[in-house]
Parts: sequence; C-alpha cells; structure tokens
Amino acid sequence: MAVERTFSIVKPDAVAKNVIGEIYSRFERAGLKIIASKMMHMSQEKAEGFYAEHKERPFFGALVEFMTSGPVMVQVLEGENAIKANREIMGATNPAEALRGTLRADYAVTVDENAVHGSDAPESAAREIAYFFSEDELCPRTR
Ligand code: RTP
Ligand code: MG
Repeated sequence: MAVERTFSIVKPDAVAKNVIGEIYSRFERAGLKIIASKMMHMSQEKAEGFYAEHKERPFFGALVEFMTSGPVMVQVLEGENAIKANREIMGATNPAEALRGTLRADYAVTVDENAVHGSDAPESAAREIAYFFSEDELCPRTR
C-alpha cells in the first residue's frame, strides 16, 4: 500500500474537552504524520457544504448546528494506508459501538457529538482536503 493522505477533524466537542493534543498523539503513535493543520470556527455555509452528501438525512440540521457550535481543528494526515488507519483509530460512528481504545470510545458520548471526523475513501479524502486547504498549505515531510 502506497503512502496516502486523509482529512481529519477534531470536532467541537473534543476541542471543548481540551483533548486536541491527546488526539494528535494517537495519530503520531500510529505513524500518521500531520502535514497540515489549522483551527477554525466553521460558518454554517462551510459546514453545510462539507456535509452536502447528508443533506437529505434527518440529522443534517443538528449535525451542521453541532459542527458550527465551536472551533474545530482540521488536519491532513499522511502515511501508509492513512484512510483506513485513521478510521481504525477513530472507531465506529456510534461511540456505543466503538472498540475499546479508539478515539470515539474514549472521547465521544453520542453519535451526534462523536469527537472526530475522518475521510472514508480516496475520493472523499481528496475532495475534503481541497475543501479546507490550498495546495501550498500542505507540508509533506522532506526528512
Ligand atoms: P464522519 O463523516 O464525521 O467521520 O463520521 P462517519 O463517516 O463515521 O459517519 P457518517 O455516516 O459520514 O455521518 C457523518 C456524521 O453525522 C452524524 N450522524 N448522526 N444521528 C445519527 O443517526 C447520525 N448519523 C450520523 C455523526 O456525527 C457522523 O459522524
Ligand atoms: Mg463520513
């Protein structure tokens, strides 16, 4: 498996819990490299665009409200099999189903406020990275 990039969000609930560093540590311990990162407070328009695929779902309004309720950290992770590796670190969408030791088991309480986001496929990763970062904000490691 070649080196891959994925897009990740530390959601408002996890920022509020003050566990940004804990979450970044999990990425680093798993061998994922943070090659871009910033804090932002998403506008409604930005969050709606990000979750456009869920527009018709019953939870869409609550999801957008939650994602704009406070600042988030957005980052690009790079490493072997990064998309799947990050999904494993995150755990299941519903924290009640998340395996022990995953981020959602440790930091999420409900399916609505579940601590982190991670891209689910190469196409969504590319789209999501470009939605938040310009090419010159990506800093691949040279050493
Ligand atoms: P994410 O996109 O945030 O990484 O999460 P995911 O792939 O595990 O889940 P997805 O199906 O893409 O759903 C996106 C986010 O919508 C919220 N959600 N709420 N109330 C519900 O039944 C429900 N289902 C999904 C979650 O915050 C989920 O992360
Ligand atoms: Mg998703």
